[in-house]
Amino acid sequence: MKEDVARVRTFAIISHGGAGKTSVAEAMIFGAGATTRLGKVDESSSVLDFEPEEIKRKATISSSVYSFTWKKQPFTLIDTPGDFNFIAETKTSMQGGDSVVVLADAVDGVRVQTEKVWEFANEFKQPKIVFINKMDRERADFAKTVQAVQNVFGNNCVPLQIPLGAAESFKGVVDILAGKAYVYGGDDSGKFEIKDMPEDLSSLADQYKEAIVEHVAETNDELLEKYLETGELSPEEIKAALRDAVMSAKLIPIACGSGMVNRGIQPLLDLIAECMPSPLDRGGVEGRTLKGDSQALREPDPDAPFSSIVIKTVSDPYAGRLSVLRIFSGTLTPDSTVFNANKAVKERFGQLLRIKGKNQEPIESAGPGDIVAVAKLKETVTQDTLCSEKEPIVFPAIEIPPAIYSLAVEPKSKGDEEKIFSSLSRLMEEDLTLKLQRNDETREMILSGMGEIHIEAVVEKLRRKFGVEVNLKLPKVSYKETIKGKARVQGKYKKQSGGRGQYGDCWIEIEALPRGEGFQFYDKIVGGVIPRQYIPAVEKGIVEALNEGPLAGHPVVDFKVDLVDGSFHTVDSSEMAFKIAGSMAFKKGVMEAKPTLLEPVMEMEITVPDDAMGDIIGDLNSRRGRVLGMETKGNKQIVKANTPLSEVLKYAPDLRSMTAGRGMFTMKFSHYEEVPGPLQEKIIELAKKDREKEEK
Ligand SMILES: Nc1nc2c(ncn2[C@@H]2O[C@H](COP(=O)(O)OP(=O)(O)OP(=O)(O)O)[C@@H](O)[C@H]2O)c(=O)[nH]1
Ligand SMILES: [Mg+2]
Repeated sequence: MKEDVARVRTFAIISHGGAGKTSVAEAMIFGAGATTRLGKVDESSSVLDFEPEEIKRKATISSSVYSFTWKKQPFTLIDTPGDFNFIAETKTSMQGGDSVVVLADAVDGVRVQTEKVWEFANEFKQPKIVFINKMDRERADFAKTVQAVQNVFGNNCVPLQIPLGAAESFKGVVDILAGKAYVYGGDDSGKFEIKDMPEDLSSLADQYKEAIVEHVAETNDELLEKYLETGELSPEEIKAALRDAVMSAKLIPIACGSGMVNRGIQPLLDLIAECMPSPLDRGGVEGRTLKGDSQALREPDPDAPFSSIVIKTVSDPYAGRLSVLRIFSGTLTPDSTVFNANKAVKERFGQLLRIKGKNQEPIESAGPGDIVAVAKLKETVTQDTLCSEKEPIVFPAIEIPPAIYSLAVEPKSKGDEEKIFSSLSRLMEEDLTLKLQRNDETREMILSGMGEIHIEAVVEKLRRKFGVEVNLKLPKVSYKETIKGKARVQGKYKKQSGGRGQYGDCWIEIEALPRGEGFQFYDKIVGGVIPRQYIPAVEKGIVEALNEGPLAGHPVVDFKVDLVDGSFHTVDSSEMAFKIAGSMAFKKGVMEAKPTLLEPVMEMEITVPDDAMGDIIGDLNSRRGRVLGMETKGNKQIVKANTPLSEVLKYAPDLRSMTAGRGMFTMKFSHYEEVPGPLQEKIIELAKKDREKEEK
């Protein structure tokens, strides 16, 4: 029923890494009585960070969902990773919520990654609550953190709570509007007593209250008028308008507490119940119809046609694939068929599962706002829309950040290539930023992702889930060879001792072409000095030889060949002989026409804070980069530059450490350029050594 949907709260917990999202989430589900003990990240007892890769790092890698009941209201939380390496996981799973709880750290404040995920919440139009966590930590400072939050996110972030004490003496929180204090005992049981607000906090409380009233008054003209006239609003008026204020982001409440010692969590849950949107408040979700490609809306009504989006996929070699979906409209029941509107296929499933961290339990139905899992869908992947076949809709997919860090993978044991490929393909089902490509030139398998931790975690999963072990190394660069001059050379292949001989003889003129022109061949033979039927053989000989250039074994590009002269033998000449002659002429010609090496140059776009500009430019210079332009965007600078690929193979981790995580970049292949002389010699020398090794 629609009234039931009004009680649903589905929200993501977001922030930079380590602010305590998982700990707060654990305290929420424990506080709601869903778990019998308080799960702790540090003691590997979290039911949300349960994958071995997460336990090892004491950090979230994969978003977890937990459905529970808070004061008879259905709550579902999504615990997201805070680390940049898993940003796509965070973003896709955030799409499953209607609102967010943003954590700030009472000691460390707000870090860059929190700003990033805050932007995601804006993109999804999700109302927010800020929770200042770790109030129990040494040097915890509420006022300073509020200031930091307001500096970054604006003055509409206003405390609705004040902590009772800080660090060791942190005892609980004061609800400013109610004038009540939640006073906790000395343990992490979450037990508290409600008392009157201590006298000494009343002036601070008044101060904050005024800020609350000011912001709340802005939600409607009537209220604003009354406030401006009388200078105050009644508690009922404030309460009634608070919800609207939060929903419209006129006011972003700041609450506080500690996930680890479990204080301030129940008031936070109450605040979510009071101020955060239900799917009804969020309203209809927009998508497009399959026919005619027009806009369509799905209202959060259990009786509307079913629609949902897949926010997560878990691949398991034994259990198969588990798809996690957020339902926007309609009702889903077990043993059903749904329509994958992106792939235009029907998908069947058996059980309908409610997710409780690492566990799932079968349920009989689910509706708007619910996040559920179904197993063994055949073609469905993350971001697909599953809906009713009769009334299909496709919800827009979100933008996934491009992979920016690549490594070459090779099997530890020979012959495992196929297995690596298939296992990685499975992992790519659950991870949208992971890419696998084969580079035909360097003959390497290239695994790309967001950074070192991302790729490392993938490799660990590969071993754990599929039993495949791999080595990782920096990828080889695909150099190319070309010429800068021209030459006229002869290629002559002659073998005329005993039996039938071989005879092919050609003269070619080889000449440089502009970049990107590839290879061109012109037949300029006159007077039949080479018979017609052998001319294509000369070209073929060159085409086969140009994949392994004479300089360092790289493909030769951007040159033309005129076949100008030659001779033949009536008996000994053959196609094969002219092919060999062609390749001989080609190799000789390249070496005589000022051969040189080309390297791939990347087009980069780097976004950095103002104060890091100098360092970034200096660093680009040392990488042989060429800055093409700079642009100011807010307090950030966008630098566009061309840089040789060989210099930026590790740019992702390097930029992070240069900017303390505040820099971002994208890059794509731009063009080939000549490698400077001294570097060429090194590359040629290395190639020579490699070849000698291979020949041994
Ligand atoms: N003192 C104190 N420590 C906390 C609190 N909450 C979390 N921590 C500690 O901070 C560390 C990180 O906590 P997590 O809950 O894993 O943080 P997270 O935000 O989920 O981190 P990621 O998943 O990596 O983004 C752990 O060592 C926690 O024990 C808190 O309220 N007080
Ligand atoms: Mg976590």
